[in-house]
Order: sequence, then C-alpha cells, then structure tokens
Amino acid sequence: MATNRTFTMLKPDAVEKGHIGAILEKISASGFRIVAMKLTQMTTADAEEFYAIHNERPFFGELVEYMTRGPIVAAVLEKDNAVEDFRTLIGATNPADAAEGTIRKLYAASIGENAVHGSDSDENAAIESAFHFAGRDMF
Ligand code: DAT
Ligand code: MG
Repeated sequence: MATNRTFTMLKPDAVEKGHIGAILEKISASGFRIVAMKLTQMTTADAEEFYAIHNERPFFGELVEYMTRGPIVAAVLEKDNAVEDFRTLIGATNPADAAEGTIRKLYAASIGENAVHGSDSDENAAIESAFHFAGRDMF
C-alpha cells in the first residue's frame, strides 16, 4: 500500500439519509481518486475488530450497534498527502466542532453518528484497506 492512500467509510447514517452521491461528489471534487469501493454491511465481529482500539471506551457498544445497523460504503482513496488531507476534508470527530464546509459539518448528526470515517495514519490506512479489500480489488 502506497502512503498516498487512505481508507474511508460512508457510515450507516449517511447511507440511510441518501447522502452517498453528495459525499462522493465532494470527495472527487477535492482531488481524491477512488481506488476501491463497495456497498457492504459490517457484522458485529467486523465492527468489534475494526474499532478494537476503542473497546474499553464507554461508547463502544453504541459504536458497534451503529456501525452494523445498515450498509456502508467502504472505499480506498488516492491523493498526495491523502491521510491528512482527507481528515481535513471530513472535519472534527464531533460535527459541532467541525469546520464549515467539511463533510461532518454538512452531513453528520452527532459525535456518535458522524457520517464518515477517515484513517488517522498511513499504517492504519493500509490495515483498514486490507480489512475490507483484497489486493486485486484495489485499482
Ligand atoms: P474519528 O472517527 O474522528 O477518527 P475516533 O477514532 O476518536 O474518531 O473515534 C471513532 C468513532 O467512535 C467516532 O467516529 C465516533 C465514535 N466516538 C468517538 N468519540 C465518541 C464519544 N465521545 N461519544 C460517542 N461516540 C464517539
Ligand atoms: Mg479514528
């Protein structure tokens, strides 16, 4: 995995509200190339593994419940400085703190249901991409 890639999920709330098209448009307009993409639904075991780093946090149960309640769009994105630039594009974890024009400011309901995921490091981008996609499904 090159370090100019990041991993994203459009989370169940964004999909439920019909925001897939608008969010993908914003991602493309911001210079990211889609390397891999699918509509999928995480199982409880998937979400517990994906978010294992948070398993001692008080919100962990709610997070797993939320992330498994419906389909998500999982995607791998490519751009120079992808991880950092995508975190800027999505905005702060809590949409109340997110900058104007960011995806979370525009589409997130709350800190718990915040519309979109973005990897926080090149290492995690590689791990998270491999969690959802085989190498032959990344272009
Ligand atoms: P981010 O998604 O911005 O990387 P994170 O890794 O700290 O944020 O947390 C992962 C997810 O867990 C986050 O997108 C939503 C949920 N979460 C984080 N902090 C929370 C809190 N205080 N209350 C409820 N859910 C929270
Ligand atoms: Mg995170």
